Amino acid sequence: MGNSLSPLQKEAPQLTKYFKHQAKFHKDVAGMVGNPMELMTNPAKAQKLAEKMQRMQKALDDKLTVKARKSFKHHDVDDSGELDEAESQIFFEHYTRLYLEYTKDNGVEAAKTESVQLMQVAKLMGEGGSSEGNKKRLEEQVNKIKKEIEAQCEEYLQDKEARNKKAFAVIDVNGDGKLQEQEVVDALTPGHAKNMDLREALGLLSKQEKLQRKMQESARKKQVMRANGDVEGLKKLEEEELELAGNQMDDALEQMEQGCAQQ
Ligand SMILES: [Ca+2]
Ligand SMILES: [Ca+2]
Repeated sequence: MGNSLSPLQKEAPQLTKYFKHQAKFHKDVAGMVGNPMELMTNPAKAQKLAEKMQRMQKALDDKLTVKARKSFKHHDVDDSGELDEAESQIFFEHYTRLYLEYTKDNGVEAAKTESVQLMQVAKLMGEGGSSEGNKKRLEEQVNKIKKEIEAQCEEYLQDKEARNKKAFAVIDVNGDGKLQEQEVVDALTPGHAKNMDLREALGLLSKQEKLQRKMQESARKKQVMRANGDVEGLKKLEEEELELAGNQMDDALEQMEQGCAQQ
C-alpha cells in the first residue's frame, strides 16, 4: 500500500482513516496476545492484558467517532447538516468498497501469520525444507481471498441501488427521509446494533455473522410462538435450527479437510 492513496481513498479520506484505525487496533491486539498458554497459567497477566485491551478499545471507539463525524460532514456536500438520498448513495458506496478492502487486508494478514506459525511448527518437528510448499500454499490462499473480495465487490456494484436503499431505511431511525449525524455515527460504531444492520443491508456480513443473525431471529420467533402456544410452528423452527447447525458442522469439516490436504 505504501503512502500513496488510491483514487477511492482520496475520495473518502476520513473513512479511509476510520478503517486504518481499526486495522491497526487488530494488529496491535494480535501482537499483544502472544502466547495464549502463558495467559492461561498466569491470571494476573491475563487480567492486566484484559484491562489494557479495554482501554485500547475505548480509545479506538473515540477515534472512530471523530472520523465518523468528519466523514458525515465530508459526504454532506451541500452542507445542509443532513445526508439526503443522493449524498447517501456516495457514502454507502465508499463505505462498502473500503470495508471490503479492509476485510481483504485483514484476511491476508491472518493468512501470513498462520503461514509463519506453520513454518515454526514444521521446524520444531524437524520437518525443514517445506518452505517452498508453504510459500505456495500462502500464495494460493491470498489469491483466493482476493478473488472472493473482488466477487463480493462486483455483486455489490450490480445490486447497488437496492442495497443502498435498504441501508438508508435501516439507518434512518427517525424515518424523516434524511440521515442525521447521530444516525450515521451509530451506524459506523462497531458493536452498535446499527452497524450490523448497515453491513447486513449492504451485503457485508461474514458467514459467522449471518449465522448469528439467523439464530437471533429464530430465538425471537420462538418466544412469540411460545407465547401464542404455536406448537406446530415451534416444531418446524426447531427442525430448521437443527439443519442450520448441521450445515455449520459441514462447513467446519470441509475447512478442516482442506487444511489437512494442504499440509
Ligand atoms: Ca446534505
Ligand atoms: Ca433520519
